Amino acid sequence: MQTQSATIDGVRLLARVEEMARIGATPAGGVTRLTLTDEDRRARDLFDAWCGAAGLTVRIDDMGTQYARYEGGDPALPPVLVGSHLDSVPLGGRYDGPLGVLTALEVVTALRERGIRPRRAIEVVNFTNEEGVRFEPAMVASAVLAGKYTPAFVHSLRDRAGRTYGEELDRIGYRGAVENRPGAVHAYLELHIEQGPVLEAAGLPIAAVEGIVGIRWCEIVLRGQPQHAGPSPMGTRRDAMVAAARIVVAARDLARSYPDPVVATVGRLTPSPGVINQIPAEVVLSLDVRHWTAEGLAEISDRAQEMARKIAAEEGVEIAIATVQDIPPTHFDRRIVDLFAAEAHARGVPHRRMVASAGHDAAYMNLICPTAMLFVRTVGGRSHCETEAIAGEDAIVAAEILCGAVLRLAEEV
Ligand code: HGY
Ligand code: MN
Ligand code: MN
Repeated sequence: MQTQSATIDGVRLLARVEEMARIGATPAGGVTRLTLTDEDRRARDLFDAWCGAAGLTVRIDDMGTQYARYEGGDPALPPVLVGSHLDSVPLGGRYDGPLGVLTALEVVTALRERGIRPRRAIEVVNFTNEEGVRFEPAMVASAVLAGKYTPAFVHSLRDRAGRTYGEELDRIGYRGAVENRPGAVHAYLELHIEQGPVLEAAGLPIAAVEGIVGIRWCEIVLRGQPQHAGPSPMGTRRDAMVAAARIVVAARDLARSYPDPVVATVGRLTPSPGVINQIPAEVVLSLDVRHWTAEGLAEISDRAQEMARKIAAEEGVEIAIATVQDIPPTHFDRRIVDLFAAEAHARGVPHRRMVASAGHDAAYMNLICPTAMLFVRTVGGRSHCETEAIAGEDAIVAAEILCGAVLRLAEEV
């Protein structure tokens, strides 16, 4: 594998990705590093140490986001931000997030080692709570920068154990100051694994990402009649679990009636009390729907909710539906998408353009400044699982392309 190249130290980059993956490592080769847990704190501390060793100045904002700054020739000019996230889903992969943060760090470290100081500062960013699984919704730290949520709302988010985002920020020592948020930003770039099968099927290592699908999360609460599993004749039951099960399948069937990449997923389903010999009193389930147009997203979301209400009525159970997250489709800055494609072309790297089907902080950064993403092929085409994989040479090629794009933007007047 070619590991050294014009600027990127591939050995260092890949070694750091592996070292980061040891924090929260799971038996089958994945990671569990939920946001604001002790594992997240250790990852943040390691990232901070690497940034310090590279001579970067690290600051933390009121959401806990870390910004590692490489000063530019003209400190008054708005910086270029490059980053991603270090938190993971439970039993997740080792590249989703950290590949972007550590590649951005590698780019800046390589530039500094070669004495290249661009006109504009470059800031490497680790956004807090990109995944949104411990504290729903997702991408809240970048969303606060975009004015979507207030700091108070985010600090008040509670996990399943009742702990708040704010309490956990304090507990791990990563509550920073609001004045440490970025001011004006020249551009935001994010390198990320594709997390799906598209690049692998096309035999391509890289994609310039043109946008992100719209994403809606809602929570459905079903309340039936709790009863003994034995002496309750089937005809008398109002079973919230049966209604939930029907909704799961109906959501799958609805999404199947649309073309890819439209999807619908029930990832969380919690009965209560949830014991073997009791028809549950309540079942709470999540519904995640995604579509690449605003109209399509509204349509599939409305149809899914209508279907859920119909099933609840048929099963004689009450239903309540609350929206948890509603992110419209994202269209990235054409100039930066073209820049990624041009940098790939200049290096003779085969690539394509595509739309992302996973959410990213770039969706909110796109509301603040010119933004785009660069995708790296996912070997096996799967993510949010312990078998998530990439090819080292793809990561290094992507790092070179990111370096070229960052440098070009950071030299702009
Ligand atoms: O939900 C998503 O797509 C992202 O992984 N947070
Ligand atoms: Mn991610
Ligand atoms: Mn993810």
